[in-house]
Amino acid sequence: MDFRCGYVSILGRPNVGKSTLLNKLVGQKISIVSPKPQTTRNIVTGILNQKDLQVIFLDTPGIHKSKNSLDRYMEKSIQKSLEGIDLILYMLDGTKRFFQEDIDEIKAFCAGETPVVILVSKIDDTTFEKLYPELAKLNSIQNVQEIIPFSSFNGKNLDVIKETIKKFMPISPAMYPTDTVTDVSERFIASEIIREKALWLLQQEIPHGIAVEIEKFEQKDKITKISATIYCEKDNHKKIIIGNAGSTLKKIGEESRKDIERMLNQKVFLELWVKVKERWRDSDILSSNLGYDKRDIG
Ligand SMILES: Nc1nc2c(ncn2[C@@H]2O[C@H](COP(=O)(O)OP(=O)(O)OP(=O)(O)O)[C@@H](O)[C@H]2O)c(=O)[nH]1
Ligand SMILES: [Mg+2]
Repeated sequence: MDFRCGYVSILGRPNVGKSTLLNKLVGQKISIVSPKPQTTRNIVTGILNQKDLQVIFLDTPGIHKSKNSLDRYMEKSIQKSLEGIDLILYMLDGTKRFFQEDIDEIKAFCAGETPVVILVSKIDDTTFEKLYPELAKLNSIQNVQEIIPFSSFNGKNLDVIKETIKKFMPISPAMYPTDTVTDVSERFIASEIIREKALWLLQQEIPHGIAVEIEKFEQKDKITKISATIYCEKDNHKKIIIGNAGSTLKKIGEESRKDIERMLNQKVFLELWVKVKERWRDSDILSSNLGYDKRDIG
């Protein structure tokens, strides 16, 4: 049987469930997830390996209107993710109404050369009666290959998604060793895990102004020693992140450590610091120091 290998870009508005699906398809946590929009900031690559197939997924930051330097970086990384792509998965949130703006955007992608499949997410959390009129809005889109309602939570139609993707993958040898699940480093995933825990634990209090920098990542035989700093934009945010007698920071540390230990399959010693860097999202230099580097994406 011919081996197939290709690239798939996952696009859509913030918070529709892109990273959750990527983790599901790959079978491992590669990209962090939170109930807040704009969780993903970089392109994250996840690789699905099967006997006769390798799919390289690019999880992108949600598409939204640009504001600051970080937003512009995220937008550029979406454009970058479309170069050399064999299939676009455009995701809509099945629990929300579909807006004309979204439909126009899908039409624009469908007018291009790359085939487009529409995925409608979170159908575990809606009813057919509510979903049906929204799906009907997609009728006006031409050139769309498939429309697949699915749920990452209960697994509905994940097999259909995989089968559909396979049809669009070109005959080609694997691009990566077939036991790899990502091309991002463990060090990067560790920083993202810490950011994820902070986003979940700080839910309402802190907007998106946090970033995580790993200062030390030392893997020894029995233990990995990690030292990381959480950057926030304001002094009062720092107090909230630290919490009463350090309780919030401790919780972020404990939960992050467990996830990182699971990823590395090893004991982890994690040290966390909190620092204020005002308006880091407006500064190219600070953004790039914190891992959002424009030079990476040209
Ligand atoms: N009910 C339900 N919720 C889901 C499902 N998939 C994801 N979610 C939730 O939707 C929220 C957003 O998920 P993400 O995977 O971070 O979404 P995203 O599209 O990657 O978001 P950005 O990175 O911000 O663009 C989280 O709270 C998820 O738990 C699903 O299948 N069903
Ligand atoms: Mg995401």
